[in-house]
Amino acid sequence: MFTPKQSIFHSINKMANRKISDFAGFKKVLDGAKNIAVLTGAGVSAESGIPVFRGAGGFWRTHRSQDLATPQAFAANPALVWEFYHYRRNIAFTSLPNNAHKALALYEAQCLREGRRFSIITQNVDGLHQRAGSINVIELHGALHKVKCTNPKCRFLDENYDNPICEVFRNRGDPAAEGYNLPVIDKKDLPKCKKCQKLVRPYIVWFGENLDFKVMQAAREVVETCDLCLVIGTSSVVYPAAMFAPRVLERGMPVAEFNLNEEPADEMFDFHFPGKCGTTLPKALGIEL
Ligand code: BJW
Ligand code: ZN
Repeated sequence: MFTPKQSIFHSINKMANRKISDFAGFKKVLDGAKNIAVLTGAGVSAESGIPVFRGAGGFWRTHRSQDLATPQAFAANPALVWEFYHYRRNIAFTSLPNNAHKALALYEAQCLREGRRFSIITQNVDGLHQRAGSINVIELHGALHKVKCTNPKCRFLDENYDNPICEVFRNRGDPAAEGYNLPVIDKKDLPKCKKCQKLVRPYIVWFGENLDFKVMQAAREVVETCDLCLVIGTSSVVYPAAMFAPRVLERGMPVAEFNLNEEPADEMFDFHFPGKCGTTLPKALGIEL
């Protein structure tokens, strides 16, 4: 920890020394790291064709995606929220990992061979890191291929890759379909629990819901022990993930960001690589694809 005076000098120094697109400088830090933490967000899957949450791509019909990702939205209109998730599942299940996912998976394999630790903490729910071959992946916000029973006496957690998840969604989910007068979906036709036949919900952490305790513990352990952190394709506005990189900086460890944005999300980040991470990340990690 720094004293306030040291901290001001430390901050000024870091801002002055921040490296934009410094691939050679980053490589030196990367090569010396023994315990690498990677935090990913929607931007890492954007080049696979999966829409991001904020900005122009963040809408489904007239709804902001983040407004449908709430327990209140599900309670008010489970059919609408399920149709949105059917659309999201369909995209995720039919998309392929891109060069950013592949580079991370190959770099993890290299770390394992060299006895170095490599962990991905992802806010994404699309499963693309694992499909690219990544092994050590912490899914902070759940997964699209999982469903959880809403019956408080059951709460059965199941894996489900059916597409559509139930017949009522066949040929539904078109993001442009608002105003097409689609038939209303009856609640009895929504996905049901295998065990108790009550309504299931997507196994997703929605706004205002707590993250799974064990998942959060695992993420904290990575954040508290890493000696380098990569922040890839996230707007860094959603908590608790938004506090991970600042915490790494507080511990005096370097942070490198990869984002389309020209400016870093935090001016204290040590390295910033603007552009598509499918291009910048393989180059920064020295992975040939
Ligand atoms: C590229 C690129 C390319 C594009 N290459 N880059 C006030 C203060 C502090 C906290 C709160 C508050 N009020 C409420 C809260 C808590 C709330 C929160 O953080 N809200 C903020 C918005 C303020 N958090 C929660 O509720 C969490 N629970 C919690 O904290 O419990 C305790 C608590 C409860 C209540 C109050 C206080 C405490 C739960 C959060 C759950 C988030 N869930 C979602 C939806 C579920 C997933 C799903 O359906 O798919 O998760 S929201 C959505 O945002 C999704 C994402 O995982 C998450 C993060 O978004 P992400 O990944 O950063 O995507 P984008 O779109 O924002 O950014 C994409 C980035 O990529 C951009 O920067 C692009 O530039 C970049 N990019 N293409 C590189 N090719
Ligand atoms: Zn059940």
